[in-house]
Amino acid sequence: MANESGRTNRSHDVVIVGAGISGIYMLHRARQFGLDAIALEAGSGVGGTWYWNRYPGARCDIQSLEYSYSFDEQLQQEWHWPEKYSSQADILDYLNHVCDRFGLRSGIQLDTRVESATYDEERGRWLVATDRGAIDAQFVVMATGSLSSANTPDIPGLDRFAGHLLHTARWPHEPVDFSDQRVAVVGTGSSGVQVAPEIARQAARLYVLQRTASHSLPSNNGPLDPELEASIKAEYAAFREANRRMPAATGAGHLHAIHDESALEVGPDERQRAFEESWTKGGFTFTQTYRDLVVDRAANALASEFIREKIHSIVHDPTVAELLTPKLLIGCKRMCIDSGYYEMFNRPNVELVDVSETPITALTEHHLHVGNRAIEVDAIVFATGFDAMTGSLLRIDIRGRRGVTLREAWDDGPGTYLGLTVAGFPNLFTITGPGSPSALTNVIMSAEHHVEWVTECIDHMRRHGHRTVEATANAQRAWGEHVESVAATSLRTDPTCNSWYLGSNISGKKRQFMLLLGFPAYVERCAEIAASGYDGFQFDTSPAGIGGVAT
Ligand code: NA7
Repeated sequence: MANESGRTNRSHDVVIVGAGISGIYMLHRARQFGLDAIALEAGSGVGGTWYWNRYPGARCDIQSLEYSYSFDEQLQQEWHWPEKYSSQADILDYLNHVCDRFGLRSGIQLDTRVESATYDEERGRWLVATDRGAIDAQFVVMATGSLSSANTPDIPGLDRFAGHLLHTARWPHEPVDFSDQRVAVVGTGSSGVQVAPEIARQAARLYVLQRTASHSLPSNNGPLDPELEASIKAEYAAFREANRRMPAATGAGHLHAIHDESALEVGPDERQRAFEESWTKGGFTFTQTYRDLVVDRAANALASEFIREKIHSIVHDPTVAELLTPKLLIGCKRMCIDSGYYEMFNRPNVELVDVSETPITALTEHHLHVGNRAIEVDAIVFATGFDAMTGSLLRIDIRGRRGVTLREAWDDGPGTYLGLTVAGFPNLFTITGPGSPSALTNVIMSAEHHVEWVTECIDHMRRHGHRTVEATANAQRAWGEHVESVAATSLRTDPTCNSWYLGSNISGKKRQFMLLLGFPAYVERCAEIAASGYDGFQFDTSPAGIGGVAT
């Protein structure tokens, strides 16, 4: 707790903000390096994203054998995933297991929301204030996740609605019973596409409010094939390594064969066969059918046409099928992976409501208003996404050198060096921060990489007696230009695209592609920088060194 001078009696080498995938591993790794670390978590349990997003149907869109930690051979050998794509509950069980197995709970403080982090230039340390007291630390690691600041649209009358208001990212712990209810799901991104079919099975009537039709691919989920599991576990390390070499790192080797061909190089029959095969295999395999689907407009159009035909072959009502057909380029938004989403629209109790031209105008006590239409509902489920990448960081009052806030520093869009550090904010690290490949990869893999890089940097400092590390403004500027120039090679930044990758789902947020494309090149660059003695960083050396006592 802070004493009268505003200082605190609690002091650690490292404060980690968040105990999700990144925070859990950061704590483990920091301890392995002999650092005294504590993870502060706002939730009442560990798991981050997988703790909060407990809505029915919540499931990972990356296969279980990939979406798991690779840092411990025994862990990856012993853990058994029941399904090809894991449910939220299974992932949460796994993360709890990891905490128990590595004795991490003693270093995690739950029910603690970090409110501010203030850098003390004189001492080269941070004061982290929480709703349960303050902690002094040499390093702060923001493991706050890319998708954790839930976005609820500011619809007039939200507070007037007398029914049940829910958000997929803040789902209650107790089961929600939709039987005999009229329910509206707002949003048709990954969360909406997953939750709607589950609600449709229970509710008397389900209205799906769609502003933009998403591309959704079938997961073809099912029990994990024991032979596949055995074959991957027989050479898990090599499998992980192959994954790390994938451009988007969302699959490799046995799970997704990457095709080197262009969709334009092959004849229509062969292309149709290839698309059909990857569609049937399920998941992101489809986007890997040809190398140029998110790079070349003509290739993109061929894949879009295949999906359009699929939607029309599944959905009986051609008007509904056409409304569900995305008008966007593939890759503009993250594609959704579903279990029976399009099929759901053949149910008599489900109605698709187009809010693209006439938005939701208001809520009243029992109604949701779309233009002149008043839809009577008992419950509204917002599946309206997140203030991604920057939301959770900016929600905390972070103040670096000269008291400059992160919000001020990022006034013109988020700038980082490597996605891991911010100029003017010494000894502050951002795991999967803007400017890193993070959300475009298998994020566990990115988190592992970042955590290892950060702990090795801290270890380097310890060995060299450095007190602080900080990105230079020049390195940060050059990194921003690099991220932008790589993004320009992809259709994801096309002017017709609007997505949380670009921040364009949040009103007033600067449009800027916040992710670096290409995981292997990124990993190589980070390694080169470390090997060069941390090019682009400046260190400050003082006798206090690491573990120096806060005074
Ligand atoms: P997303 O992908 O950001 O989707 C949010 C959805 O909510 C999207 O369809 C939005 O339409 C819709 N939305 C947002 N505000 C409104 C309003 N006011 N009216 C109607 N519809 C609205 O979030 P998810 O949670 O589904 O998925 C996020 C990531 O989690 C996903 O990419 C995976 O990585 C896992 P819009 O497209 O903006 O027109």
